[in-house]
Amino acid sequence: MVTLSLVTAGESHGPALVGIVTGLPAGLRLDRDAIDSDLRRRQQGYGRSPRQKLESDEVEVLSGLRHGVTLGTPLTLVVRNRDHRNWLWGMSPWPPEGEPTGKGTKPVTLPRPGHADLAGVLKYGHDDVRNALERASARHTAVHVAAGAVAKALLAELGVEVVGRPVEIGGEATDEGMRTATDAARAHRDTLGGIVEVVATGVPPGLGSYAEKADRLDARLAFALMGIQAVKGVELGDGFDLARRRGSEAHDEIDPGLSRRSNRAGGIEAGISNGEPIVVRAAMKPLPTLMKPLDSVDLATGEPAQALVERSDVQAVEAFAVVAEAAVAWELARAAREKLGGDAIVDVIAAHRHYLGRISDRWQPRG
Ligand code: EPS
Repeated sequence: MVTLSLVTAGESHGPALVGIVTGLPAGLRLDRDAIDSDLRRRQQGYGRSPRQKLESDEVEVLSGLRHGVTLGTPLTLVVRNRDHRNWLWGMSPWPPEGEPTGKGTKPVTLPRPGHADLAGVLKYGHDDVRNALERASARHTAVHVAAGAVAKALLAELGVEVVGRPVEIGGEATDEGMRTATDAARAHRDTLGGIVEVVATGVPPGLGSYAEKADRLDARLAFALMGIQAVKGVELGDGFDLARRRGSEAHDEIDPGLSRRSNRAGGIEAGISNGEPIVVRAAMKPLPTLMKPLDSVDLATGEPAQALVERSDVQAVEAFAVVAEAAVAWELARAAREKLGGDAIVDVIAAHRHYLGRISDRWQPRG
């Protein structure tokens, strides 16, 4: 079966983040500005850390693209970490030469509750918490956003659009409330989480399947979103609230023309897209690096201590909305690839047109 796959690599303060995308059709035109614009969107947001003043993310491509058009071969995406210049000794891939200089020269032994620090050193047998936190860092999401931008280019050929936005930050749902909550958390040297919503329009009925658990589109979207750093909850459509309603108030009745009166299911029934907009929400916990640190234990001595204090975001919910958008786009593009097949983008477009033609006596594209 034709499918898309993504393998990523890279540490937060190492030389670069890398993503290798396989399964793209040949002939898909990519726009460098569109990818870089998503990378910039991910860096913005009211609660972001000073780290973002050091980074100006842009994509480099090492393979799979010629003159802006995919070759149908593995596409290698690279996002450099500009901050690496401050960590040349500390994050040197090879044994560093010369006297220790810059950042990352001393082992970190103060695990932060809520970060990868403690579980990571126990699992992998590290003495320096840095060896765990570097890969676990949400810096890694940059290359996922680059891959998501590629997925969006593919989906655009099929008339599918995916948009993510924050809907709550620190429990506040208005722009002003979100800013005030962020200011207050910053003043208290604390952090916040929030909720984002991603909506995909133009998705035809029939992506995903009930045949196997792993084929279900809702399960795949939940996996894609839960795999993002700091996510603790995912819901589709009316999600958890559906559990509190009667059946008569929980489903989407069908009118002639097969339109729906509501979209409580969030565009997915039995693991298959039903032609309505796909609506998914994800909840991010407050960031675990606090300027007013939580209680912890020094791993070097076993004595009570305060967790590591580093520069950090107060909240990164706006960035998370861009990352969630990329994750949903990636998963929808993968499902579309599986449904439509094709080695060249013209084959994909023709298969899509043929499929919409086959169901056209019953279902018409919305809007
Ligand atoms: C992160 C910690 C901070 C964030 C980082 C995610 O990095 P640093 O330790 O370098 O200040 O800034 O996010 C990014 C760098 C980014 O580009 O999103 C963490 O521990 O997850």
